[in-house]
Order: sequence, then structure tokens, then C-alpha cells
Amino acid sequence: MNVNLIGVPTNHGCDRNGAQYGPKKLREANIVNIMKKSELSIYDMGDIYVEDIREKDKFLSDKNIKYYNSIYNVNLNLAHMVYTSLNNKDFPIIIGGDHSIALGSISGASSYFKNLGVVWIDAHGDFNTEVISESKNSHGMPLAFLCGYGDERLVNLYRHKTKLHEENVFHIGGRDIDIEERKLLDNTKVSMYDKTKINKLGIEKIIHEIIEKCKKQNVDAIHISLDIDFMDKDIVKGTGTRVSDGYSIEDTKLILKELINSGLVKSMDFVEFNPILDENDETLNICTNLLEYTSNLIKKLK
Ligand code: 5AB
Ligand code: MN
Ligand code: MN
Ligand code: MN
Repeated sequence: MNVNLIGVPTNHGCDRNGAQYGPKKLREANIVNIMKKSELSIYDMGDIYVEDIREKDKFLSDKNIKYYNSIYNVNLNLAHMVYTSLNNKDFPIIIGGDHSIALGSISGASSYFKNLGVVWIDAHGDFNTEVISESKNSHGMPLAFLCGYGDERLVNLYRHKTKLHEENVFHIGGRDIDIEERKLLDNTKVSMYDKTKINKLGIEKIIHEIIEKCKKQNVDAIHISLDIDFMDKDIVKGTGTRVSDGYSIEDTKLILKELINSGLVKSMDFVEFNPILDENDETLNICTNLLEYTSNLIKKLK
């Protein structure tokens, strides 16, 4: 199996300096060679091009979304890159950048697979539309667009259709969801595994339940979208929207292990690392450790 690393150096979805340096920082920390230790073939496909835009121009598009044109273009190119990688029978790992890029990666994956499942691991819902979002930051919106809510051009990005069936979407770790966002989510068939459910069932059981549902619903592949703010705010200093009462590195690894060992996972996002906010490379080391762990899991599949 070949893994394709795809960098997406953008902070246009979070409007906060630093997230755009995630791919560069990880490469400088030798991420490619670290992942190669697993004896997987890792190909660094480089970065998706992200335009330089002055802050004062962020609302230039007259849309209710900051840096709209850049968000559109980056995600469109990323969608094609991910589609091409999957079409080549490779495993794309998309390195952010903020979480707005999951719109592109999942648009690509859902164009390649007939019935894609998504596991969204995140402290936030990422289910705002441009209408209900207070921040107008699109990293809080991608899952809504992918389920067919919000800006028409983004909903129809890459292929003219809604990308995901709600019953194939599984959200884990949500603990900071906006009021209107919550109302919207409550009217969907998205499965939410929050603190109460996680405490009651435990992570292993939850993942088994997700995999069973995916199989029953004839899901042909799972995409993991991992926002590192799933972990507790004291663990990951190097991310822009930290939330307390979160999860550990071990919890994150357990999710990755149970999901990837199912053999259903075919692509993954790794997002929201912000090197500027990091302290003593602590979050950098967590990221390299999690990515190394992921490569070892993928390697063992063969
Ligand atoms: B992240 C907030 N809900 O919409 C918003 O980190 C935060 O990709 C979004 O999960 C956080 O601005 C987006 C308040
Ligand atoms: Mn997110
Ligand atoms: Mn988040
Ligand atoms: Mn964030």
C-alpha cells in the first residue's frame, strides 16, 4: 500500500495565524522518514497551492464566509488530488491546515467511493452554515456542507451532489457545539458520540458499533477526519480552538486502531495543528507520534 501525504497549508478557514505552517513544520520534523519506518511506501505529494490574501480582503467575495474564493479553490484542487490518489489505489493522508479542508478531501473520497462513511473526531460540531455561524470561519462548517446544508457552490463542490448520507456520519468527542449548530444537528441523522455516550459505552464499543452500522448500511469505505482539538486543551497547546474536558492521546490511538484495523478506512485528514501556538514542540511531537502510529496500523493491514 502506498500512502500519499498531501499538505494543505491554509489558515483561511480559521482566520488565525499559524495553522498554515502545519505541513511545513511536520516535514521539518522529518515526518516522511518517521512514517517510512513502518516500511510503508510514503510519497510526499507536496502542498496544494494556497493563495496569499491580505486580511483586509477576507470578505471580498461578498459571501458570508471568510476567504471564500480561496476556500473554494483550495478544496476543489484538494478534492481532485484525493480522488486521483484513491483511483490509484493509494491511501491519502491530508495534513492541514485548518479543518475547512475536509470539505475537499471528503468531496474527493465520496466521488471515488459509492457510499462513503465518515468518522469525525472533534471537540466541535463543524456543522455551522454560513448563515448560522457567528465567526464566519469555514473550519466550523465543513461537515454541514458535506451533508448538503449551506452555500450551494460549496455543497456541490467537485461533483454536483450532496457528498454524504447523514446516517453514514459518526461524530466523536463533541463538547463545544454552538446553539444554532446544535439545533441543526438535532434534525439530522448524524450519530453523535458525546461525553455521556463515551462514558457509558467506552471507546472500543463505540467504534465497534460504528463499524457494524457501516457494514449494515453497505458503506464501502470510511474516511477519518481527525481534528487534534479532540484531545484535551492541556494536552494540545498547539491548536487554535482548545476545549477542556477532552480526551487523551491514548483515547485517540484507540479510536485509530479500532477503526483502521477494520480494514474499512481508506483515507484520513489530520488537521488543526498550529505550530505558532505550540510550546516546546509538545503538540508537534504528539502529531508525529500519532502519524507514526497511524502508518504502523496501515502497514499491518497487508
Ligand atoms: B474546528 C465555532 N463553532 O463555528 C465556530 O476547530 C468553532 O475545525 C469552530 O472544529 C471550530 O467558529 C472549528 C465557535
Ligand atoms: Mn474541526
Ligand atoms: Mn475542533
Ligand atoms: Mn480548531
